Amino acid sequence: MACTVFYIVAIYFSSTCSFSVFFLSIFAAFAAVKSENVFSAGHTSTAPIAAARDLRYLLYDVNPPEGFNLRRDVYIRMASLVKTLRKEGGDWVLVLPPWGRLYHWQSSDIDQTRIPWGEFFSITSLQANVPVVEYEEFIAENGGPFIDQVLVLQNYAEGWTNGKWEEKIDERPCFDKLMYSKDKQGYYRGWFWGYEETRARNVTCVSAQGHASIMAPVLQRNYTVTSVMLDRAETLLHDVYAGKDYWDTRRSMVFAKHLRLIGDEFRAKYLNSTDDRDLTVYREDWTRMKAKPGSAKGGPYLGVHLRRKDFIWGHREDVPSLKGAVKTILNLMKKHMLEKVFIATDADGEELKELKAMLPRMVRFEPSREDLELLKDGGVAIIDQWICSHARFFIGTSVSTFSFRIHEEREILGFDPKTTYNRFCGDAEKECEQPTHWKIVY
Ligand code: GFB
Repeated sequence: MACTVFYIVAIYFSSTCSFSVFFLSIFAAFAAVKSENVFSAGHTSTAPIAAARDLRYLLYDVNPPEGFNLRRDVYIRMASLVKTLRKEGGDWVLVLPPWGRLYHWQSSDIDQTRIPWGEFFSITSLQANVPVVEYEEFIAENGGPFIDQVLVLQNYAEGWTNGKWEEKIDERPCFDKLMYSKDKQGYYRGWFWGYEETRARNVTCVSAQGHASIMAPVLQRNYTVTSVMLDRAETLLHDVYAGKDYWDTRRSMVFAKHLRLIGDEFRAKYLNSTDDRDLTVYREDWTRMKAKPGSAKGGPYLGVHLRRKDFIWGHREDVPSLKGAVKTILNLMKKHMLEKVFIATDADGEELKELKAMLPRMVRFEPSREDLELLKDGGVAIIDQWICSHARFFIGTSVSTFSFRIHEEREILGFDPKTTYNRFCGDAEKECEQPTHWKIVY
């Protein structure tokens, strides 16, 4: 970690020395990480794993076009599967699939592959829920970049039988083009999160229809090798959506400390928002964080997540025009007597210009080029989410998983659901159903 801090400082001093607003924040954040190494970015807790016995490793990957926040949801399903496997006596560890090659992470010239989870999430916090290791730790413990068995999950070619949904799982021929090919030595090569040297000993397709734990007996009995990777893991459903196990895992997905610190500093500086005043004090240990519903007040600003790009290209009727969105924003600011609005959005340059012209007072988190290199698109997305999560009132975009994750964060912080589960309506949308309240379960 000391090296990382030195490296970051070196980057800044060798850069053009544009003293960006966030220089101090990031530096302070990393300095804090250095002095308190427990909930740190990049910190991986190897100790319990190092004393390994007959460990078995569950790896997974998700359909390439899926975005960051659906992937966070698939993590919850996989964590649940590992818990089931461990309850049944297997010493299973979940291997965290490195982040990268995400369709939405388009900031050019920045290498956004092979990103360890520790850059975005607190590994110590994840560990308090289920045993996890970063992929590179897996390689080291496993004695090389080899995965014994890849199971490519797919639906059933014939769909539901007799028009009836039932849980089932069977080895079947692959019906989509296989994304793995054999090399000269007979190993399977594939994407493997950008780790070209990784190879699999065996690849099989499995048709699966059911909840994540449907895999447990198959992994215990049919594939008894050390490491198994589930590709297209999103095929499996949540064991129990929004139950205690779901929320335990969700609560353990604590953002990396340096990202939270940058978000907090931004709130204090531009939005007059601090945890003490806003009653949003966060406990480092998520297992002790139990805010009373309605206890959080939030900072004196409106938080907005306005999803654009692929959400408008499809001309969806539940997404507003910019003009429609601004009208709603101004109404909400008036209604809740808020003078500031923070906007998180993936709008392109043209749309941003338009938005700024209509809403000159809006506040955005806009990192400098140097900061972006450090934070990456994923880090910026998290900071946007963190700031929206602390607003007195939040409004998001229909069916965006980016907005859903903000709902959950606010539920954890103890906001009144009325201030959270709100979404924009399309300009001509007739029935604008608002998001469902998924109550936190401890
Ligand atoms: O997170 P995500 O899966 O949410 O994908 P949806 C959207 C991505 O776009 C985020 C960027 O991970 C960010 O990289 N993005 C969107 C943003 N909004 C913001 C924002 O306010 N701030 C920042 N910094 N970045 C799903 C996709 O998107 O939509 C699926 O995952 C598919 O692949 C579907 O495209 C239609 O649920 O909104």
